[in-house]
Amino acid sequence: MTQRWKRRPNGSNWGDFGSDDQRGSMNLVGPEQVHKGLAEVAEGRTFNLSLPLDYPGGTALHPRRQPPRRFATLRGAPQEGEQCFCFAMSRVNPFYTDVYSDDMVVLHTQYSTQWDGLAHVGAEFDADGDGVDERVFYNGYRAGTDVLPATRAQSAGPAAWDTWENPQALALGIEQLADHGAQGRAVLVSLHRHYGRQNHAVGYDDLMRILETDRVVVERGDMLCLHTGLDDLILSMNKQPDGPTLLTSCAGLDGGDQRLLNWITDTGVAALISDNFAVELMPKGMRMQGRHAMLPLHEHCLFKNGIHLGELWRLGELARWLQAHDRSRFLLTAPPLNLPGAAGSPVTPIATV
Ligand code: UVW
Repeated sequence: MTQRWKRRPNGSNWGDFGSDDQRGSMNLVGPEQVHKGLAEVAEGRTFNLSLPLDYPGGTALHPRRQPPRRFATLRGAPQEGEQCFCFAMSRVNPFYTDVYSDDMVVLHTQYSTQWDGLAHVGAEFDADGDGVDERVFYNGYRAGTDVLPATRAQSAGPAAWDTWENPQALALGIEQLADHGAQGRAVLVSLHRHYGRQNHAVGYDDLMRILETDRVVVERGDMLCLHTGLDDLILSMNKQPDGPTLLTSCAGLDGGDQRLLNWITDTGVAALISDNFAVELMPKGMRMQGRHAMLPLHEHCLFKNGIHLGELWRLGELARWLQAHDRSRFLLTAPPLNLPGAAGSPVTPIATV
């Protein structure tokens, strides 16, 4: 056990789950939460909460994140004029009848339905108390020492891949969440029911009113899903997204509302999930003074409290079913890829009701 900090950020839980902890608030999801989730399974019906991973389409939502590109893995040189890379083994031995196809994919891990891992967002913060800020992540893990992103940028093309060095993050990679399994009880709150497609930043007072009106209870260890309706808007655009419309539609949390941030940690929310692209809305005005995070909810969750964020999930169908059945809770099973060192991961979450 090595405590990596002398000062921890205000409002953080660093050290509460141990000096070497890398799971953050998913520590609140243990066998008891899995049993609570299983107790919500009445019908045995499942919902796939992932968008097709080539949605939203294009780069209108995030200019640096590109849609997946899939390539055939060649088993032999393509023949003259060959359009299809399905490989007939009769080319190797005329007695063989097998036909093969396999492929590889270049996938931006946070292009579509995703988990943000704890290596995704850190902060410049004076963790060692020497008066100078360091680049640190959850629980004091250091950028460049513990958290090591890939060393080459995405602009290099396939010809350079063989020479890429890919040092793994020594700490906080998404495999930590995969090892946990990300299974437990989840609760869905419909912001869409209250705000439609209005681009409203939901603060503490708004959320408390919604929980009371809709009789939704969030308890310690629950994974909280917020349906905003952006998923259906994205799907309706058929991979030709209108960026300005998406960026100004539907609700999201107000990361600048300190009471809301306190509620998230006081309640013991284990993970925060939404069908919008950042759970919080991008700040529209500068309400905070001095140096501060551009995305304060990301800072509060990923950096300070190890709360994973799920983004661009497809929640609409589940939200409608839960509303029709006067329910808000379900069993969620959402392991990310077991991809050592990654800062985030695509995910195919399954809700069981
Ligand atoms: C944004 O890009 C706004 O959020 P994230 O990096 O978490 O996807």
